[in-house]
Formats: sequence, C-alpha cells, structure tokens
Amino acid sequence: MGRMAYDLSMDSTLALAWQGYEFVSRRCERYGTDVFQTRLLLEPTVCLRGAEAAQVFYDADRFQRRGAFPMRVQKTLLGVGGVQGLDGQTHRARKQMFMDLMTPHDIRTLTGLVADGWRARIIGWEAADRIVLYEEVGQILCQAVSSWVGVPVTESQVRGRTQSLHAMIEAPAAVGPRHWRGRRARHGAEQAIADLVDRVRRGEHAAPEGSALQVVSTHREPGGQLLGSRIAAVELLNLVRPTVAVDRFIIFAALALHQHPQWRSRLRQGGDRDAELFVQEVRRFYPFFPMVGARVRTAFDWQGVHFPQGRRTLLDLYGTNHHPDLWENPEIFDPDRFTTWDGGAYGLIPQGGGDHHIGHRCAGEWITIALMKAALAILTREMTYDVPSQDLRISLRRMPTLPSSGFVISDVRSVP
Ligand code: HEM
Ligand code: MYR
Repeated sequence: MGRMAYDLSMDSTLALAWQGYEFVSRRCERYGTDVFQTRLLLEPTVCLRGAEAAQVFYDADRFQRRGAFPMRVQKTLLGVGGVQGLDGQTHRARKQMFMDLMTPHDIRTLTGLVADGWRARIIGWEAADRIVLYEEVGQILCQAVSSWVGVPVTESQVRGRTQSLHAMIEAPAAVGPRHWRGRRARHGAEQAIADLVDRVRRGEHAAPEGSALQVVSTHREPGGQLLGSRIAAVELLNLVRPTVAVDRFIIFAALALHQHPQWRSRLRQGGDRDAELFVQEVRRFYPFFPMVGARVRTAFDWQGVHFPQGRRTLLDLYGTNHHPDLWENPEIFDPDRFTTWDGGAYGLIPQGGGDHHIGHRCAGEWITIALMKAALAILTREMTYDVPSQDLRISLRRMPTLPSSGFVISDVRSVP
C-alpha cells in the first residue's frame, strides 16, 4: 500500500454491474493495494477495502453522508431524508431514536413474534409438497415486524406487503422493471404510512404504547420540531424493510446447514455459543450488502494518498469480510474461526463498521443476529425436511443476491 492506483478505464460502471461483489477486490488484487480510484456513474470514485480503510471511512471528521447516495438508491432502498444520509448532531439524535427501540426486551418481543409465526406456518408446510423457504420466511418476518412496529398487516395483505418490501430491497442496483417496481413500491408504502402517522398525530388512530409507530410519530428533532410525516414513514420503513431483508441471511444459514451437516447436529445439541459462531460466519461468508458510500468532508491524506473534499468514496463490505490479510482461508466456511476472533469493530462488517450509536453502523445488527439464531433453533430442533435437487448457486453479479432456487424444501415435519 502507500500509493493510489488508478483504474484507467473511462468509466467502470459496466464493470461493476458485470463483476458485482467482486468488482473492488479484483482491482485491489490486480493493483496490489486496498485503495484505488476509478470512475463510477461518470464521477471519480475512490474504492477502499480492509479494516484500516474501514476505520478511516467511519471517521466522521473525514467523511460525511450528505450527498453520498445516488438518487436511484434513495428512491428505492433507503428513501429520501432518512437517518442514512444525516451527519453530525442531527444524525446522532435521529440514530438515538432507533437505538432506543433496540433494548433486549424489544428484541425478545420481536424474536418471539417471529418464532410463533414460524411455528404456525409449519402446519401448512407439512401439507404442501414443497415450499420455497425464501418466500415463506419473508412473510413470517413481515407479519412479525409489522405488528412489532405498530403497523399491523392482515393475513390477506401479508404476501403483497412482503413483495413490496422485497421490491425495494432488490431495486437499487437494478435496471429496467426490477428498478421501477422498487420505486413504485416505496412511493405507495411511504404514502400509506405517512397517512397513518398523520392520523396518529390527530388522535384518530391509537399507536400501541411504546411501539415504533408511537416513538417515531412523537419524536422531536434537536430543534424541537416533529418529523415531517413523509420522513417519519421513511424511518418506519427503515425498521420494517431491513427486518424482512433478514430472510436472505436466514436462507444463507439454511444453505450452510445443508452444506455442512456436522453443524446441524452441533447446533441441535449445542448452546448459544455455537449458534453465535455459526451466525457470525454466515454473516461474514455470504454476499449481502456489497458496499457503502460516503463523501470526503475535509480533505486529508492517508497511506500517501490524497482525498480531496467532496470525493465520492466506497467501502467494500463484502471484500473486507473476505480480505486475505484479515481472514485465514477466507473462501472456506468455518464458524470455528470465530472462537479466536478479536471482536474488532472494523474487520467483520456485513452491516457496516464502527460504533452503532455514534456512527452509521447498522441499527438492526442485534435484531439480525437474534432472528438468525431463532431461525436456526427452529430449523434444527423443531422441524425436519428434505432439500430436493435444485439450483443453489449464488450469483455474485446480482446485488443483492440469493441462491437461485430460493431454497426449496420438501417433506416438512414438525418435531414434537
Ligand atoms: C444501516 C446492513 C438489518 C436498520 C445499515 C448499513 C448496512 C446495513 C450495510 C449501512 C452502514 C453504513 O451506512 O455505514 C444490514 C443488513 C441487514 C440489516 C445486511 C440484514 C438484513 C437491519 C435491521 C434493521 C436495520 C433488522 C432494523 C430493524 C438499519 C438502520 C440503518 C442501517 C436504521 C441506518 C443507520 C445509520 O445510518 O446510522 N444496515 N442491515 N438493519 N440499518 Fe441495517
Ligand atoms: C436494508 O434493507 O437496509 C438492508 C438490506 C438491503 C440490501 C440491499 C443491497 C443493495 C445493493 C446496492 C446498494 C449500494 C448502496 C450504496
């Protein structure tokens, strides 16, 4: 390291679309560096990977989020005006609103709703020839988080709401119909939730005591004002949408159980420690959120490289989770590697790095881990199933990705 490599192609947007999760790492390996500059979406862009780079990227004196996210990402995945694009005190205060909802008690409540919903569905699965686990788990999560947040969904609406949330998740890097489905889904969902927030504020709808709907509807900005109802809707969607997105990690966990059957028996008998090792390795190993973006706030030099003010910068999350200097045999799935892990805030970063309260690290990381553990407990102890022959390949070009088949299981039986 210590020098900036330049990717000399005119613009690498097509290469990013083509190489997906491997775009940054391939260039890092080619140039022998963890920092290089390229052009993406016609703009000079610095790409970073690795734990040291992550530490710099999460230094709020050096980087800001204002102006960092392309419109196509805001109009689909994130929404406009939400916590992800805020900086400084405004960010800190808004983030606290989220973190206040992440108490162990709140997380247990959500996990309990998911486990109950899962058990209720096993009965139907026993009667079916086969099911696509991705579709089922998405609906279980959607139903549970909707009632947890205080925006409940009826039985007949669950499928549609889950599809709409999946559309937002799948749209940001897509072109054509897959992208536009996400824009329409967000527009409709924001409008419906903003109306609900307005009704709560007018006293026409009672938000459950302590629910996110109540917290967000009554939250006051540092200046004392309420959030605009559209922004309140964006923030409520920032709880519901990513909780449904945990279905992808649960599918990857089910795939890992299938491909490493010794871990199925270990988890069936083992305690929380084994589940923790397994969940961390699933989050490290499988491709999910590829990279996050920011802009240089004040110019600085790092590793002999100059970062001018305003420069768009991307941190490669997937590449850091697979960095050969950080992880021995990174391409081997081995939960036991976490028995000696240092727990650092910048090496394992599937949901961002740094500090949850101060920085932009994912507010829902603890929920994610708890839901994955709950799913694993049910998959290994409360049901048996077969995994028929199917296409389980994971495309590294599609972002976000999933095993092609969505993970089909058959002959489901509940374990009494
Ligand atoms: C932020 C990933 C689940 C709520 C983030 C970030 C990533 C991420 C990469 C951005 C970090 C950054 O900007 O530096 C994921 C993945 C999940 C997941 C892969 C698995 C499905 C959740 C859940 C929730 C949640 C379950 C809430 C219930 C948030 C919020 C932010 C965030 C509110 C914005 C934080 C901020 O800007 O300060 N997540 N997340 N996420 N996530 Fe998650
Ligand atoms: C969430 O819903 O917030 C969590 C999971 C969504 C993953 C979507 C991955 C998007 C791929 C491209 C995004 C580029 C962001 C700069």
